[in-house]
Amino acid sequence: MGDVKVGIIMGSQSDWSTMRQAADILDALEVPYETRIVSAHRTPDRLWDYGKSAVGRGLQVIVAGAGGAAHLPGMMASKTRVPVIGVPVQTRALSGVDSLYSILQMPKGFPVATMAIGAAGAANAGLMAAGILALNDPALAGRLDRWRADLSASIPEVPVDE
Ligand code: RP5
Repeated sequence: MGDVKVGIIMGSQSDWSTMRQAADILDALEVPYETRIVSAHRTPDRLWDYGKSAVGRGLQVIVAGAGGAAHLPGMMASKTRVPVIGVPVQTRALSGVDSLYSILQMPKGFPVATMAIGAAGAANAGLMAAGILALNDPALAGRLDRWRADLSASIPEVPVDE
C-alpha cells in the first residue's frame, strides 16, 4: 500500500479550479494525495476501476467533486466503502443547486458526506479528509490543530471601514 491515502477526483478538467482548494489545504497540512479526472458519464469504466481498486491501493478518503448532474460522488460511494466526501461544483445554469441536490440526496445505505457548493466546500472537504486521517496520525492532528488556531487568530475582533 502506498503513502497516498486521499484521492481527489473530479468529473472534468473544468472542476479543477474548485477542487484545487481541497488540494491546497492538503498541501498546507502535508497530506499526500492524488488527483484524477473521473467522469461518471464520460469515463464510467475509469470510475468503476477507481472504485474497485480504492481499498486495495490504501485510499482512506475520497474527495469527489462534480457539477450539474453530479453523479460521480454517489456512484463512487456505491462502488467502494472508502468514505466519500462530495463537493458540489458551482454551475452557470443553476448556480450549483443542481450539483448539491444530485450529491446530497443519497438513498439509505450509500452515504456521501456533502460539503457546501463551490470553493468553500472544496476547502472544507480537504479539512474533513485531514480530520479523518488525523484520528490515527498524531503529527497530522497537531498540524491540523495549529491550522485551526491560526485561522481563529487571524479573525479581527472589531470590524473596520473598508
Ligand atoms: C460534470 O459536468 C463535471 O463535473 C463538470 O462540473 C460539468 C461540466 O463539465 P465540462 O463540460 O466543463 O467538461 O460532469
